Amino acid sequence: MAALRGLYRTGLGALCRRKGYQGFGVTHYRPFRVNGALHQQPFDSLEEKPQFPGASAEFVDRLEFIQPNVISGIPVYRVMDRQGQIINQAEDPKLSKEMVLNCYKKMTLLNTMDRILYESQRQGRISFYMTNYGEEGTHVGSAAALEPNDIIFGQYREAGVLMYRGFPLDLFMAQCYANADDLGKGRQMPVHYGSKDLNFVTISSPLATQIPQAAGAAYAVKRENSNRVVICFFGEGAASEGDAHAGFNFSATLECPIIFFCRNNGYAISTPTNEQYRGDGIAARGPGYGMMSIRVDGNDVFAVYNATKEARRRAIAENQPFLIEAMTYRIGHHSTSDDSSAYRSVDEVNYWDKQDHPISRLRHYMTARGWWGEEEEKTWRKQSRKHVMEAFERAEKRHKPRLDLLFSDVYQEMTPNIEKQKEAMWNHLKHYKEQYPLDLYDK
Ligand SMILES: Cc1ncc(C[n+]2csc(CCOP(=O)(O)OP(=O)(O)O)c2C)c(N)n1
Ligand SMILES: [Mg+2]
Repeated sequence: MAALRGLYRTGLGALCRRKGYQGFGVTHYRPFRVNGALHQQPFDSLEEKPQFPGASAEFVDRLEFIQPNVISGIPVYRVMDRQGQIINQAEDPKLSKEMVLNCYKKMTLLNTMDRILYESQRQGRISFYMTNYGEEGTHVGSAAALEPNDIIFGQYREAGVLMYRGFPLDLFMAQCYANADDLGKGRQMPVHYGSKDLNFVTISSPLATQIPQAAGAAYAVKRENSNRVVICFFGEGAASEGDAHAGFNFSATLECPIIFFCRNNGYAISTPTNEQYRGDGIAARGPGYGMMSIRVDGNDVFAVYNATKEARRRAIAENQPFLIEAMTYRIGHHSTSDDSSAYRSVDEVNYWDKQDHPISRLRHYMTARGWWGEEEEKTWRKQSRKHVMEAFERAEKRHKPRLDLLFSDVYQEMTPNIEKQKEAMWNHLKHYKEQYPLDLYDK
C-alpha cells in the first residue's frame, strides 16, 4: 500500500488510470440523467477524493496509525561550535565589534546582577528571586535581533531581554526591592518587571497567561499595519498549559506576526523534560498548528540572533507566526524557593556551567578576534560589579511606595468598595501604628 501511495504521489497513479489500468481499484457505476434518460458512468474507487472540510488528504484502504515519531530528531541550528568558532562562514551574522562587545557586556552584567540579588534574598533583604544563569544567550541573541517598537511578552526568566533594551539597573533593583521608584508601585513579587516605554509587558506568574495575550497583541499589530512584531517568551514547561495551545492556534488561524520563543532549559522546577512530554520537544508541535518552526542552540548567541532576525522579517512580511525552540540549560535553582540538588546531580550542572556556556562561547569568539583579553575582562568585571552594587545600595535606602497606592489602578476610577477598603486600611494603621514600620513608606 505504501508503494501504491508513493506511485500516486509521483503522479504515476494518474498515468496508469489514463491508460485504462484497473489496478487495485474497484469499478463502480455512477448514475446520471441527460434529458430524462438514465446513463451509467464508470469510475474507479481510487479516483475518489475525500471532501471533508477539516483536512487535505487522500483515502487509503489499509488500517494504519500514524507513528508518534514522524516528526522527531529535529536538528539544532548553530553558528558557532563550543569553542566559539564559526562553523559555516555563510551563517556568520558578522555583527560589528561594538555590537558583539555590547552583547557580551549585557550577558555578564546580567550574571553579576543575578549574583547580587540572589544573595540579597538569601540575606533576607528581598523576598524572592529567580536567576537567569545559563540562559543569557537566548535573551541577548533574541533581543539584539528585535526593533525597539516590537512588543515583548515574557514569562519571568528573561531579564536579559529587558536589560538589552536599556532597562536600567536602578529600575531592576527598584522592582525587586518594591521601593517608591518601582514602575509597578511595589505591588508585584520580585522579577515581575514591566516597562511601557520599552514595550515590555509586565510579567504575570500564572504560567502561559502571556501566550494568548501575545497572540491578541499580534493580531492588533497586524491590523494597525505598523511593521512590527510581537515576541512571546515561555519555558518548555509552560508549553504544556492549555493557554499555550490557545495562543498557538489563534496565531496560526488569524495569521499573526508573532514569534513564539520557547526557552527549553530542561526543567519545569523539578520536572525534567523527559517527564513533561513524549514528542520531540516543543518545535515538533509547530507543524501541528501549521506554524513555521525551528530548533536552535540557545547557548549560541549568533544562532539565536539569526533565527530571531529571520523569523521577525518573515513574520511581518508574510503575516504568520514562527516558533523558535532554543535549547539551553537552567544552571541555577528554579527560584529562591527551590533547591535543585534534590533532583539533579552536581556533575550535570557542572557540565553546562563549565563546558557549554553561552558566555564562555562568545568570549572565545571575541578572544580569537583580538577584541577581548584578560585585562579587559578584569576591568569590566570590576566596573560592572561596582555599578550593580551602587544601584543595589540606592534601592535599599529608598522609601517604599505610598501605602494607598495599593488601591489605585485596579479600575481607572476607584470604585466605592475599593474606597471603603482604603479607609479601613488607614483606620487600622491609625490604631496599630506601632506595629508597622510606617516611617519606611513614602507619605
Ligand atoms: C498555572 C501555574 N501552574 C503552576 C505554577 C507553578 N510554577 C511556577 S514556574 C513553574 C515551572 C515552569 O517551567 P518552565 O515553563 O519550563 O520555565 P522555567 O522555570 O524552566 O524557566 C511552575 C510549575 C504557576 N506559576 N502557574
Ligand atoms: Mg523550563
